[in-house]
Amino acid sequence: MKRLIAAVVLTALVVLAVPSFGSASLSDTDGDGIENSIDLEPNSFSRAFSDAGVEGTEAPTWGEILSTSGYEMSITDLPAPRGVLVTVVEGAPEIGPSGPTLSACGEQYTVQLQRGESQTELECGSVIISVLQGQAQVIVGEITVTVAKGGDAEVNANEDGTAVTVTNLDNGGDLVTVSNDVVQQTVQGGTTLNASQMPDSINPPHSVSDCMEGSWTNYTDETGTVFKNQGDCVSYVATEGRNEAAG
Ligand SMILES: [Ca+2]
Repeated sequence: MKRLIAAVVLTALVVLAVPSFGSASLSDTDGDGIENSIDLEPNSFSRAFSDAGVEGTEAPTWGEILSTSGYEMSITDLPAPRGVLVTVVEGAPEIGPSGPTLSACGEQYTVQLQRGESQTELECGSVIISVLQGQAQVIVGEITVTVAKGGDAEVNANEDGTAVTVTNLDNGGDLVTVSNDVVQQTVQGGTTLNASQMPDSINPPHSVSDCMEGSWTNYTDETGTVFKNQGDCVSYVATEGRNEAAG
């Protein structure tokens, strides 16, 4: 059976110390920031990386730098079964709205790093985002999954990115947020959100009956926040919108 599910694992760690970028430990013949062992074109300045050829690798991690946003960065291999380490060095000119952008684990996934210095572990073949410091985002089409510090999330998408589910792996908490162009929804701890079925317009309910029999999932409050449950929707209607959606 063809494996339709691809997934991405991110461990984001914003470091305070200056990373070892540019030190003698980085073997990078062509100077493109991608360590020779995972550089698909080790003798030609390029953007693609994969650890598929590294001894001990069973589930390869691969991807491509889409934009450095002017930052100096390196991608180095981590011992299997871990993937690669993406290190971004502070000091880029303040250009653009974001930090470096990568494609990883499939074209449907875009990994958006924060501006400034950061270190992020990237691992394909599994499905977990663990954010130790700062925040990280995984972008699939119009869906953006944002994981705050301390959060753990699982993101699965089909190959064309039209079916996306997001699971908050923590038993409690609300550190995982999913948004499309219009609405945003918090994924409660221990639950899975079918992100592809989120409302794509701001659509406040007008009556209690709009909230019943599961229909609350079709509505948002006036800010575009999706309701947490039926009661949250009913509360919104009952207070004429003063009690905003809890997300
Ligand atoms: Ca290289």
